[in-house]
Amino acid sequence: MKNLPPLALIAALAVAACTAPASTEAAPADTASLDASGAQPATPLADAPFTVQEVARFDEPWAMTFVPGTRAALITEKSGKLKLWQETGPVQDVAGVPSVAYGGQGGFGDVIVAPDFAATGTIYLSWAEAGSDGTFGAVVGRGKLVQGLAPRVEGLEVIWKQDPKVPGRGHYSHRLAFSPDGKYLFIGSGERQKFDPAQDMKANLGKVLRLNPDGSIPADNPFASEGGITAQIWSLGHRNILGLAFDGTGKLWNQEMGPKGGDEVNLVEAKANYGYPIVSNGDHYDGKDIPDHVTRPEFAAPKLWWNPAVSPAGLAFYNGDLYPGWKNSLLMGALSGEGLVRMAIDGDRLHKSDRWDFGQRIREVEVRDDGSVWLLTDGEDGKLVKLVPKK
Ligand SMILES: [Ca+2]
Ligand SMILES: [Ca+2]
Repeated sequence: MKNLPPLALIAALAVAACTAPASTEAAPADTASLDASGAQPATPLADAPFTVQEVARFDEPWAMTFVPGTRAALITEKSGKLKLWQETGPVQDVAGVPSVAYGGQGGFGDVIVAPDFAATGTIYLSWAEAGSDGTFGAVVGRGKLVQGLAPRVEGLEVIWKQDPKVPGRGHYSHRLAFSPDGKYLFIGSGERQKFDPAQDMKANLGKVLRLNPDGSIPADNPFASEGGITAQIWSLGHRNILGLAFDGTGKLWNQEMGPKGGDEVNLVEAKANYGYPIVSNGDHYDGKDIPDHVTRPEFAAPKLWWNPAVSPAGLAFYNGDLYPGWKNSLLMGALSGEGLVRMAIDGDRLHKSDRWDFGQRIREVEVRDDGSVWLLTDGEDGKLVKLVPKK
């Protein structure tokens, strides 16, 4: 190419750019300043490549997952119900679910299916439970989903608990994800609005934990040799994790709510310390400064951050073809940001590619096996909506 005259070179580069496959598509140059700042303006929904179709309503829906091999989805309601939504049938209550400590930010949490769901019917649930003396903590359990006229969970067993239980009903996180190889359960565990536990290696608060599917501790965990609670820890220094998702190359991403500003998306790596509450690109709600990430390079910095806050909720990896240019993206709901954020994955980097203004708090993002994206809006009259591609 170096012997080509300049005009021919430009033409050749232009042709190369136009024919590059979508999966290796470089981020638009105009996201660079957004990526390096807290900003990301929202675009009106009218300009999005989809329309929003309401499908059903739920009472404070919190999380959902599609049931493999069906057109149905499991949806948790924060006050303690598990619902089975069916595309061509009624919404059913699922029996056999635990009683939950409903209040504040707590109640029913996440629901996911086990990697061996087709053979075993195993699902995983998280919820808040009360301890003694006015304390609370999240727990994770697994059981078998039995479908039919009276769907139920059988044999529910608790396999993990937040330790210690503490007073207050905030920052449970209790988000769940299985590694793509199906071998490990990852749990996002919030710092329960107590700050310092995120750096305390004797607590599993403010951490991402890595467990075997039965709740036992993998021998190759980064702190396995230290035993006890510490052995569960995969990464530390997290605040309130409300989304965990693996991408197509097996990388684990999380989002977490910052304090006043400083919402983060992180690439979650073994042994890494994400710095909370020592550093944050946000600050305390009372205005007290928290030094920004740049002041302490020994802590893993977020790949992207938002200031003012968008209040992330839900995180999903998208690799489908239904919406142009979305392949190899992360999709994140926003509560106070009232919308949907799309981030293009570029190796170890992310780009702020889209943000649509829904005018409604988005609690959960999910992708069905046909490539369609579904959202739950937040609140007592929460909606299940489908994003229908524009023709
Ligand atoms: Ca989900
Ligand atoms: Ca700060």
